[in-house]
Amino acid sequence: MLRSDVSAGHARDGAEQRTTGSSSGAARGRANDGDDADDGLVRLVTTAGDRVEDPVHDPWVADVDDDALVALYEDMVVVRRFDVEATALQRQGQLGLWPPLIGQEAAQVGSARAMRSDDFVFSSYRENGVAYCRGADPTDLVRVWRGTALSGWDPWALHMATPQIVVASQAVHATGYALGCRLDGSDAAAVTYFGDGATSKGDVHEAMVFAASAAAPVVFFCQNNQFAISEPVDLVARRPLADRAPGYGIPSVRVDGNDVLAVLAVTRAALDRARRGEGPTFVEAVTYRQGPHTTSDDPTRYVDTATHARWAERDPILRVERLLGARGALSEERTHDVKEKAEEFAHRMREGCLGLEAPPPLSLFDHVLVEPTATLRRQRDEHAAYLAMYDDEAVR
Ligand SMILES: Cc1ncc(C[n+]2csc(CCOP(=O)(O)OP(=O)(O)O)c2C)c(N)n1
Ligand SMILES: [Mg+2]
Repeated sequence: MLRSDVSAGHARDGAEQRTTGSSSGAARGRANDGDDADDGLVRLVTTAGDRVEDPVHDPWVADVDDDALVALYEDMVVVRRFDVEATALQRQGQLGLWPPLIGQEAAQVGSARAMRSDDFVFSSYRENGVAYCRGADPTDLVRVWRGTALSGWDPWALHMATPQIVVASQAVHATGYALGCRLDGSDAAAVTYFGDGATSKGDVHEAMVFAASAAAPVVFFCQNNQFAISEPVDLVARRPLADRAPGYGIPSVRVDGNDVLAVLAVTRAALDRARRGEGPTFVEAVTYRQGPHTTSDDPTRYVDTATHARWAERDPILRVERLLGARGALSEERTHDVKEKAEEFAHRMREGCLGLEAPPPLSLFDHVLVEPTATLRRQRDEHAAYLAMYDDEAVR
């Protein structure tokens, strides 16, 4: 039984993209526990690194030759490397907080590389891999977490809004932006990233109602990383998360989120559908958060070690290494270059982070409102008086 009777769009060859695969009515929300078994996910590369044929999705990645696959591999290695560096910076007291993405590199890189530069991203706090692919500088990724800026980058430069901490609200922003694209006569699309937990929030559902009604060119990209902080997905989802979209008339697809090629394929298909005026698609990328929710979290208190080990085997980078290795497509020299690029990016992130200067405390009030209100002026004066109590020039 298909999850949706709504077509998920048309592949380039005119074949219909598979909807969300089969699922028994009794299926629980937990996607799978880390096995490749017949889990109904779109998958082009298995855990063992074998390329499997899929006549529906293969056309979407027909141009991805070995070099292009190595480029995706490089992206994932760089992303993991800087993610580890940022985590270390937090542990060393240089960042206030960091939300690691380790384990989710394929979901982020595969989807980000499917976009055009004039598409627009509305993400949560965890999509630093997406920001990297959109061209963020290493320092851009850390300045907010160091508390020295209100925004890490210029959203128009990256075509990516600043990360949203308020869970799920970015889905509404993306839908509004997508409607704007349509009204402007542009074929650009919006992509919004959110987690499994966010699909329980009203904003995602309100956004889906609007997007479906107006055929807004938006892709709802859900990274099901199995947890909302410590809450496992099967606690809130009695059926797969992708099943939530067809009820609004939005086709959905469940993809192996640790398979960069499959993620690239389904996101390309979804974006193409949006550009053709056929409206939104919901992608559930089934992946696994290998690290803590944030650096403030201790997952050893709630993560089952056996499950963790099974997912480690399904690591997104490992499987591309296996595939490229079997094809003889990853030379020692290229491996060295990839590592060097990753090290260099991480190094620049550290240098950039340590070089960030704290802004004067009163500048906090500068960009709140275009015309400050009396209340804001009073609060600023009060804060100035408070700071004046300290002798230390550096505080002021
Ligand atoms: C509106 C709102 N409610 C609660 C929180 C606290 N909070 C931060 S992250 C999070 C869990 C989100 O889980 P999920 O959507 O699965 O995304 P993930 O962190 O796994 O990427 C919660 C509840 C918040 N930031 N915003
Ligand atoms: Mg989650």
